[in-house]
Amino acid sequence: MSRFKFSVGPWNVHSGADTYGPAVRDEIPFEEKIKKFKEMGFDAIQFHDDDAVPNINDFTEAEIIEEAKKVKALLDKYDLKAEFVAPRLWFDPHTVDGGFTSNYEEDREYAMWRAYRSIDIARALGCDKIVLWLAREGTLCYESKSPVESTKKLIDAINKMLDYDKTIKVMIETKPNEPIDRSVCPTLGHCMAISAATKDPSRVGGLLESAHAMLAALDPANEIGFAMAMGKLWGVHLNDQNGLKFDQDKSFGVENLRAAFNQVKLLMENGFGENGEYVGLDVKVMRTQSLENSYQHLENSLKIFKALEKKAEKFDYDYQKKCIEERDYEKLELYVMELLMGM
Ligand code: XUL
Ligand code: MN
Repeated sequence: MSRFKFSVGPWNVHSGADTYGPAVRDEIPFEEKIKKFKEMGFDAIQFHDDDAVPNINDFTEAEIIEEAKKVKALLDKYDLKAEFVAPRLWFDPHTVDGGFTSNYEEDREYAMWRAYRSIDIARALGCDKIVLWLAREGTLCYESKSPVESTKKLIDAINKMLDYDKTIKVMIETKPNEPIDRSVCPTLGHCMAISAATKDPSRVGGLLESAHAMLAALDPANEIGFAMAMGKLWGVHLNDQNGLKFDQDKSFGVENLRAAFNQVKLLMENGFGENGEYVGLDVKVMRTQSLENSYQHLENSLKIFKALEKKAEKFDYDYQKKCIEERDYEKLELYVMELLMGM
């Protein structure tokens, strides 16, 4: 039995389309997915605004709330919660140059419209967290945007969200690159600085995705630790990554078990979840999987996480202390490896 509650997004089970090829599996209906998620032991669902309200542009503001209420009824039916809502600011033609930091005023207004609608949807789904994955907030052509102005525009957009709803919390999901190559807010360090510059830092925190930290050549556990030291780690997207490549979203722990272990151990040591935070996964099913087996990556990630939780429970803190006193870190390192290898 895990001490944690787990969350997952509907996009984690998908048809297999990627940049290099079309869909290879049927799209599974939303209700079927969440029913299966519940059976697998998930407690909450992560949403983009248009996961909850597809074709969001076609609805009025009142209709969007009504549509979201239908989704809330579905969540209730399966005894699931909503963890957060994230405006999808990278898909619509209005967001080709980014959302909040676009060079075009009309597009920045559209991004704010999506942000406000995401807050309305979150409210209708019964949650108070908004995630900002700032996909296109940055540059491909360096001279096209000023990093100073972009940073200020981002802070301004967050301030407007904080004003729009006095109790909503904003979590920035940092990522250094992809789809752009220089992000305005690449790491949790940047996120904390942005938070401090907003009008209510107590309502602006971070979400760490393991793969995103690795793409910034950082250790995900260290990013987790940094944000926790600030009391601002409100979400995680656990997954794995084989080095500095494209964002792979592999199953948690399959590439670097020790790094995965240290993420789990830190979450446990620092009381993650005690204020209602979820252990979120953001893992992609491989294109080679059949439709019937397109949940296997989630099963694997949960299984590996829980196994690492057991390993962390067994961690011998007295032995660790002894090794530190003796300043024999080689011994400590071998101990960790033997623990992980079950020796
Ligand atoms: C992109 C990514 C997104 C966010 C949600 O790399 O991780 O799926 O988690 O918008
Ligand atoms: Mn993510």
